[in-house]
Amino acid sequence: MSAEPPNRRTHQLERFEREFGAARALRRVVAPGRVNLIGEHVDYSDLPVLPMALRQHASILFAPRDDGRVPLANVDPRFVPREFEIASEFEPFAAGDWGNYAKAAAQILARDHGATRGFDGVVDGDVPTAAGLASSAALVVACALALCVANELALEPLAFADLCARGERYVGTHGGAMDQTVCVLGRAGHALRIDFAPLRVEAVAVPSDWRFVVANSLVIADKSGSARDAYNARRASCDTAFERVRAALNEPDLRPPALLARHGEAELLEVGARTLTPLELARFRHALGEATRVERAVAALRRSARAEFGELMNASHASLAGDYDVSCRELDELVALQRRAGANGARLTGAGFGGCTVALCSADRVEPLLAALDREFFRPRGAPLAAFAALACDGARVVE
Ligand code: NG1
Repeated sequence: MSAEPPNRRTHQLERFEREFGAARALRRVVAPGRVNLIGEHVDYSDLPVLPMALRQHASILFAPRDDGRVPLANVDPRFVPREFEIASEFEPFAAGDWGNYAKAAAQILARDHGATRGFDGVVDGDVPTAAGLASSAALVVACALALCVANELALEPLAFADLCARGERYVGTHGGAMDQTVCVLGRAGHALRIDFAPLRVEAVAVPSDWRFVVANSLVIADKSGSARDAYNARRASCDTAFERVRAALNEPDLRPPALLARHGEAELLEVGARTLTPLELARFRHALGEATRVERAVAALRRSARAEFGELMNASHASLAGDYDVSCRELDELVALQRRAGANGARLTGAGFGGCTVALCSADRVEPLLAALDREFFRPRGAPLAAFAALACDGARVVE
């Protein structure tokens, strides 16, 4: 699902190698995108999630510099070259500019670790953008990793993931830490259960005959643009809802996971019904239900209970479409189509407002499922098949 023909890409990379490779050592970092299997719009409430890192990734070929300049090219012509100087405080480029993800990494590393050295780099990658597959986190993590190499910083992986999550908020989205954590700590063949505050991960093996099929609705979920306010508004409603329920229960210090463990979903909903507006209550209901579904999904994954996992995905989608109001017609159509074509379950993945769905099926159902998607969704729109079976891969690394 990459926009870029290989010849232009190769040409750009070769030019970079000619320009910088003769005199300086070239290095390369890669950072994967992710697909979230279940646990949507809950990471910012510190409730658990279950994503896996993808084979699709962002990569940067780069030559460390002795000064603080960061001149960046991109093999994708939609992203024009950008250049800036590392600093612990700087103005962003215009809203939505891809260079802001590099600035996000640079600012947090300058602030927290005194990074002063930049790099000449060329960015490549095949994570579909604005599709709910965390292309932005892949870019932030790749830039941060390149800056760590240039500044000889060795950060512990969880601390590095947390730093990248805090760094990405520079672009104006008040997100959680799911994307950057799985991007850094993903493990081949495994999904990652992530818990927050404090950040911790547990890899859970994906049974060898399970497949997660990702399909792009072709509706742009532009979180640096219009979807940003809608996303931030969802988060604000959840923050308020937890705050009010905490106050009503006289539990001012309990974070949502502890609140849920101590009082249970039914009691929290009952208190919510008395203290929240109808809209806040709907958002709250989604968050509580989704947290419970993640616990059940992790247990189902461990037991290889595919039908049960699929049911939980279906329930997640219903809640995201209803109480959370982040689906759209195309996403609803895709999940219905995938269930008809033999998936055990399907849901939107990522923030929603467009972007991708993820469906679970057995290995032998992948081809019929992709064929049905092509025939019933993509061809009628005159679009090439934009769907693939996801492969759980390792997290970000320095490869050269
Ligand atoms: P997407 O839309 O896939 O980038 C966003 C957030 C996540 C999480 C999901 C919804 C960022 C960088 N990512 O993911 O933290 O809240 O939405 O579950 O803000």
